[in-house]
Amino acid sequence: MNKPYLLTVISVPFDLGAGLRGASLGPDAILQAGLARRLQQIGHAVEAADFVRLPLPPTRGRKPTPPAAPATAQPLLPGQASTQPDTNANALVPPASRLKHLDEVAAINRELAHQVAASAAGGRFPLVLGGDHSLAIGTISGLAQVHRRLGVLWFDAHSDLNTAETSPSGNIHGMSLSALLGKGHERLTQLGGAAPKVRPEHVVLIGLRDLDPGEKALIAAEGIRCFTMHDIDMLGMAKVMEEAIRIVSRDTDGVHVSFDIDSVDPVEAPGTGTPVRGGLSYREAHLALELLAEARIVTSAEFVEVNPTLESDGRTAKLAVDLISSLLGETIL
Ligand code: 6HN
Ligand code: MN
Ligand code: MN
Ligand code: MN
Repeated sequence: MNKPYLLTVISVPFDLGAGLRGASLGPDAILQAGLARRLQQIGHAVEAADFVRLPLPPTRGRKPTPPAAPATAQPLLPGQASTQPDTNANALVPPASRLKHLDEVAAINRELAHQVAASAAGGRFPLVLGGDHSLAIGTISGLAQVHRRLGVLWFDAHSDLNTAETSPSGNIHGMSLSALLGKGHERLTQLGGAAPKVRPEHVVLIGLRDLDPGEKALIAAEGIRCFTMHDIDMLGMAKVMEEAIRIVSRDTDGVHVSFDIDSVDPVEAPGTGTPVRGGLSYREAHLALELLAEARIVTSAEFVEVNPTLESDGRTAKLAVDLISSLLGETIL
């Protein structure tokens, strides 16, 4: 193996950025699937002190999800006005109210940014275990305090480029990358430092297959490089990574891997809240991370959206351990 990393493994049991609860159990599932042992086998000297677990912010609230319809609801007669809330009413309320759990998301990400910045400033490799993908706001805002020109490889079925105005859900995990590019609510864009945290020319998205209209518009307007599943089918993952590595390492002083487990096909990664068919195969995902390890450019990483409540056999947490191991230098021979 190459030089061992001085890792800081930061567990963030937080899921209020997602529409479904359960990703808060991801960090423990990944640790229980044997992450520490695998890191040691690769040759990284991880000690108990290198494992950090973020306390949840005191403002954390878990409002129970309202039932879809009251049990007493009667079918409407023709011409009768609905007493149900109009879902389109969202379009009329101020944007901040369309950001679900904004206070909690901002609080946990401020703390995460602080932890990540401290680790990176000490020359260590921050490895964040999520939690939902809203945590990228904290991770990358922390990294931006240390790396002036950070390259970001964003593996995801989605682009997470919505804003309150374009989001179909109000879930902040679908708005994290736009916030980091300086688009969206100022409590997210200004978190842990001035916007933007990354420049569009230093970002590459890989594995895309489910984009909302506003996200497509932002990709076009900012000229963000995307390798969709179609591109991966056509070019092959080796070629895609050759180009992606070139882009994120050109004129940058660090490279972060933000890995949403839903980039992988649901056959391999069923334990995630927003699965989309037609994703990366087990080997495509591994090859991408193996090539990054060989290129020796990666300075930090996060693995997010593992939701162990959505499966019974723990295969998605185990997959995360396998993928982290590949990124950190595990080889077949
Ligand atoms: N994720 N585009 C959808 C939304 O609600 O904005 C899905 C977002 C998924 C976010 O997987 O990190
Ligand atoms: Mn995501
Ligand atoms: Mn996703
Ligand atoms: Mn969609």
